[in-house]
Amino acid sequence: MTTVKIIGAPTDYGANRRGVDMGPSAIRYGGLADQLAGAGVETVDAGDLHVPRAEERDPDTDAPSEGKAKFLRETADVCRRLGDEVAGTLADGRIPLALGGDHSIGIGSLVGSARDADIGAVWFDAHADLNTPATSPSGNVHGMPLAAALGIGEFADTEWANAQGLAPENVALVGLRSVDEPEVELIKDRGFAAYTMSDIDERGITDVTEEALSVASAGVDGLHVSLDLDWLDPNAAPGVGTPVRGGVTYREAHSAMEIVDESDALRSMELVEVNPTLDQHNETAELATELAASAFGKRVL
Ligand code: B3U
Ligand code: MN
Ligand code: MN
Repeated sequence: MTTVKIIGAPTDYGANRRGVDMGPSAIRYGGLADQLAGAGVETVDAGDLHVPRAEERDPDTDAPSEGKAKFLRETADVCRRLGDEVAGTLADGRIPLALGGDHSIGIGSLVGSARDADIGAVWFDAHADLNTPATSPSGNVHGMPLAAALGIGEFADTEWANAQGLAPENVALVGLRSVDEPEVELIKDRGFAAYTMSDIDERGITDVTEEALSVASAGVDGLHVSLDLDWLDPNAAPGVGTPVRGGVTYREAHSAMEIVDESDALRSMELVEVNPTLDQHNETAELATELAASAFGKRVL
């Protein structure tokens, strides 16, 4: 029987302070353990990592000389500890499921998942999360985790942020619709597998997800699936930090997660950017639990 270890990472450093630090609590309250039980998966809950309040900290400390990255020192501290938890969970034969928090925790998930194995990453997100401190329009690290893990720009040779066993050719981005100009250039220059909402409109979610998974899983030991809830249309997922119109529907999201399950490659996963202060009756957190259950094999029949 598969055992999933739930690891809460209640950060809000990577974004303008908005309430995604309440995500782990809302997702648990939204029925995560029950949903996963419905998928035939056993869960253990590691609780939440300790995350000092953003208000107690100075966002400008330790920023790189070029550009800006708010709360980078605090983000590094959380991601180091998350990476250790994720790697330890895998070493115990369990599958880590990290709960954000903002998407900067993706750095820790990737570093931990790629510590003792070669991995691929599928990034379900409206955004590319490929900014660096120099290119970021906001200085928010939640727009940088993929660049950090891949050692791009100022993140080159950054021990705490670089995911050892993750190569750029095994990264696939799915559902893009809000991408900054330097990210567009990076995607084109480096040939990332990137699928926009237009690709999904034209080809359908099944075809796109299958291709993304096959690119990401080619020649690796397993996959990290990063699910930013802003991947969905705000009609389906209103409670997210940065809603962007024109996302995938409820059905498309489930369909993609079912394909994740069918790939049999899932090694680690995260659910990020749930913002209970903008949600309606916790529906986005509940949706996150349902989608995780689909990714772990829950079916109607
Ligand atoms: N690309 C923008 C906006 C953004 C990225 N991720 C989210 N928003 N959630 C940035 O600030 O890097
Ligand atoms: Mn994201
Ligand atoms: Mn996003």
